[in-house]
Amino acid sequence: MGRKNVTCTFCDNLCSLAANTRDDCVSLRPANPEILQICPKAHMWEEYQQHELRITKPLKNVGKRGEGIWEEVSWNTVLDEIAEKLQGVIAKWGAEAIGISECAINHGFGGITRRFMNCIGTPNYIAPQHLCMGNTAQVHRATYGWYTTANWDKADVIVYFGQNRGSELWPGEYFKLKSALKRGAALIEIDPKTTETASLADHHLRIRYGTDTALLLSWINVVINENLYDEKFVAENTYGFDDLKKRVQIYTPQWAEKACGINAETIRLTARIYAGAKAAIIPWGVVGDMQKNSTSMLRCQCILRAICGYINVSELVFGPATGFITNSELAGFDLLSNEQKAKQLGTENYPLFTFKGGSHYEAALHEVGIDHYPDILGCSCMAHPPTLFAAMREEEPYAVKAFFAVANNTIMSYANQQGIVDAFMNQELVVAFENVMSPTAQLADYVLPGDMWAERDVLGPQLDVAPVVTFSEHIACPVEECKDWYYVVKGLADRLGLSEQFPWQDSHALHDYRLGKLDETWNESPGTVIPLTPAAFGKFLTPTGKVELRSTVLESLGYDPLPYYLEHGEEGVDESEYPFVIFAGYRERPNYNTCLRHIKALRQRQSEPLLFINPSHKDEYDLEEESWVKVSTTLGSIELMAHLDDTQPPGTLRIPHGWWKPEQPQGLSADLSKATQHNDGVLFSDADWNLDKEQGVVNLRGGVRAKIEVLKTQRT
Ligand SMILES: Nc1nc2c(c(=O)[nH]1)N[C@H]1C(S)=C(S)[C@@H](COP(=O)(O)OP(=O)(O)OC[C@H]3O[C@@H](n4cnc5c(=O)[nH]c(N)nc54)[C@H](O)[C@@H]3O)O[C@H]1N2
Ligand SMILES: Nc1nc2c(c(=O)[nH]1)N[C@H]1C(S)=C(S)[C@@H](COP(=O)(O)OP(=O)(O)OC[C@H]3O[C@@H](n4cnc5c(=O)[nH]c(N)nc54)[C@H](O)[C@@H]3O)O[C@H]1N2
Ligand code: SF4
Ligand SMILES: [Mo]
Repeated sequence: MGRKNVTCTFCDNLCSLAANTRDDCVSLRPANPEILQICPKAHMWEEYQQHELRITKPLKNVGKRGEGIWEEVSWNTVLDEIAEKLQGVIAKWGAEAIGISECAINHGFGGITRRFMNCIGTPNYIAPQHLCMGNTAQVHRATYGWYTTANWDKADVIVYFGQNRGSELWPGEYFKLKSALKRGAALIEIDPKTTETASLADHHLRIRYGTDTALLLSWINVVINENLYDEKFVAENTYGFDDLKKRVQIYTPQWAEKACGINAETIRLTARIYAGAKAAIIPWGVVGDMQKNSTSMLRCQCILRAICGYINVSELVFGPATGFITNSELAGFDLLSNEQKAKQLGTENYPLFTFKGGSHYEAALHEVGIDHYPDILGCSCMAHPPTLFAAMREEEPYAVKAFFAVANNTIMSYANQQGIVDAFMNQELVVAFENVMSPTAQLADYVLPGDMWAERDVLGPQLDVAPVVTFSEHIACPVEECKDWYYVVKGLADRLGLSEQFPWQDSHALHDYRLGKLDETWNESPGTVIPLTPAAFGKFLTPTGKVELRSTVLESLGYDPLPYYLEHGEEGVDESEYPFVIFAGYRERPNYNTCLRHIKALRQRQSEPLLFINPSHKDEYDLEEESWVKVSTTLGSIELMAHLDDTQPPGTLRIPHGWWKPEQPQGLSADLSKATQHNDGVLFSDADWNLDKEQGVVNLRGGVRAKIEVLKTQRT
């Protein structure tokens, strides 16, 4: 019998699990005693590993793109051919013509893809963190110089913006929430819908979709005008308070009541509860990352934490970690020339995420001895996804002609899905590194069989946000020819003459190199978490060295340095023709984003994509439970199964994210296994009107209009 520690990455809760093996049988339980039970998804790992839809050999498409006539090839052949095609693209179009979308937490090798890209000379990296935590990270950085982490142990007031947590929906935080509530903490939940979490709240504010910034601005108004703020912290540690005070005067609770639909008295009451707490927290939530007012919304949250005196009390700002080769250090951003950095797509229109935005922190970092570029969440220096897809499609401002989808279902996990499909069709090379034949992989020229979490040894975390090193050990061997991502990168690097920058023969040698600074090796350390020293705990690595209530970074990039409110709404749309407001989300327990729908026991629990609609619309549309409904926006249409739900506000629709049917035929002519028939990305535009002004993040949360039509039969 043996015991190993393994991290499940079937979702981004990244649960640490204890695996016990007896007679070849592995049992899993949570390693952390605070997590009372493991969610059922992790137990499905063997079915996932052995599934008939698992990709187990390198595949080459010998038909047209999207036709999926697959031929098995050897690893040597596939790496030779890809390397040769990359050289061709670089020679003809320049290295910047290579784009990559990656979710490193899914494959376990943070930093290594950036290193590869930096060495070949392309800045055009994107990650789905653009819609999840990444933009929060940029705004936190602009305000505090680094990311804040909520300290749950002390929290006496918790403010949630649309988070819905459960034992299968981010259980790590769910169990923290439950124990905080048990010891008497108050929960303020802001959600238009009555969710499971909202029903636990002391104050549930049923806000109008997409209007959170109005509420937050008026909270700041109340906190300042009623002198509820921490005068000492503000005087000693912040920059721009007087300007902020002037700005928020127009955002009175009466004004906000009209904008967000919450009455002025409730706004005042909840502002006082938040400001009057000993240790309030506003934990990260994805709602702020997917709004048209995203930057202002997140700025307001950052400002509230600071002026109410919670920074480094219940909201911790660690700064970058030292004493270990972090993902950012491994990435080697100095290997990419300034000339190539300047070509990063998005630098002109949405620079906060890009190298240009990041350059503002160099002096402050230098002062604390950090001379490399710290990339907080694997996306602090990335290209703007809609601008990259446009360059792939339209070859403007220059052509991008080769694209890698690395453990990311790219066509489904951004907006304007058809636009991304068109972008793929205009490529000279498309490579997918995958576990299954995802809709994205169906459009690839080469599909590379990746290993899964149970099969690899992983040094984590993949994102440089917390000052720790973690270890996850394999509990099974990779099936057939599945390989880890480092094997692919190393194989390509050797073929492209970059062996010097990738001297580590395999992933263990790479782990040992990274652990060297800690005097540890992979073989001696597994099974533990090693805490790291934060380089700048208590310091603010902003240009002014203060918490910037007025952002000098936003200002120097040409934006409003203070938060403001912008009404959502689709320009030029006839609201009588498109009477509903839609949002994407309300995550489903038995699946994760676009994943796991091929696992039988999970799929049985949620077999179809559900449209939540208030029963008050029943008669008008001749609608019944389980009717198939066509939902259309000005961009596209999808088909969903109706679920009449009286907690879904009238006039609004919930659109699920990530639906395709892995069991269905593949390829473009078969709707990419129904991805083009069901996924939310078909409905949401990535044109400027639907983007946050500062960071260019797509609004998936309120404001986009839709119409519905009940279908007699579902299209097959
Ligand atoms: N339209 C739209 N886009 C969204 C969102 C939305 O709500 N709507 N949500 C956003 C959010 S919150 C997030 S977190 C991101 C998520 O973005 P991602 O985490 O990239 O999730 P997916 O796009 O589902 O793609 C994951 C892919 O990786 C594959 N995969 C999983 N594990 C492994 C592995 O171990 N190895 C390899 N090689 N492949 C693996 C899966 O088969 C799957 O195809 O998407 C964002 N994008
Ligand atoms: N089982 C499972 N667990 C998951 C995931 C999964 O796919 N499956 N996904 C994981 C990922 S990547 C993420 S990011 C998280 C996301 O998880 P959550 O943060 O909980 O987000 P959602 O479930 O998408 O949406 C939750 C609520 O947001 C509300 N909402 C929508 N628009 C607005 C708005 O404009 N303002 C406010 N205040 N509320 C709004 C909706 O009514 C909905 O009830 O879940 C994670 N956990
Ligand atoms: S919540 Fe479930 S699927 Fe997500 S990491 Fe934890 S065990 Fe895995
Ligand atoms: Mo997410």
